[in-house]
Amino acid sequence: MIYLSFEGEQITKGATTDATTNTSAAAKQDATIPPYLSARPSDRKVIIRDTYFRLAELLGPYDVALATTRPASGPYQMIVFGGSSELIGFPAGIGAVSDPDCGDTVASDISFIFDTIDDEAWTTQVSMASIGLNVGIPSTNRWTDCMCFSGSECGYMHPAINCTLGTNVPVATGAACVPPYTGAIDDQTRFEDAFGCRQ
Ligand SMILES: [Ca+2]
Repeated sequence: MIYLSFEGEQITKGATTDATTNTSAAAKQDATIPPYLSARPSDRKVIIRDTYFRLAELLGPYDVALATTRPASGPYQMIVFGGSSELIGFPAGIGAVSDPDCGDTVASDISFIFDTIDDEAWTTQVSMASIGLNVGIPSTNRWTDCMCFSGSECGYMHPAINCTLGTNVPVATGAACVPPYTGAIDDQTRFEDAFGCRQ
């Protein structure tokens, strides 16, 4: 289950991450995250809706559900949209924060995507990469790829197109969780391994 949280969350800094209690090991301080794009009331609902449907399409083959309200029980990934990197104690100007969960040891991960990631295509790409990082998939360096997360090559998606779950995509320089998949990865295989296929 993946919980897309667009309406604000109260986050507590903690030693280990647990989305069910809003506790984040990545956060450097407690934080009140406001609703996503709260300064853009005229178009935030369109961006949220389109992001949701794009993610549903990309994740359609896999046995994982999306929710925009908190699931009754864990485990679930929570992607928190809104605010800025400074709120959780990071330098200004960072678009997103996710702890790469190598070996997928954290059951209920938390990722942050801030207001600077602000159009459907880009938000979808960063969401997909966050979801992958939360199950230990390394980030990649191809700008059209859904696992492109950090670095200057990412973030240039045309608003009209989605990122793709590519094959034989080079992993990003310095990416975490690379072995035993050194060099390049097949995103679809990795998502299948992590979530299984929808029957
Ligand atoms: Ca995880």
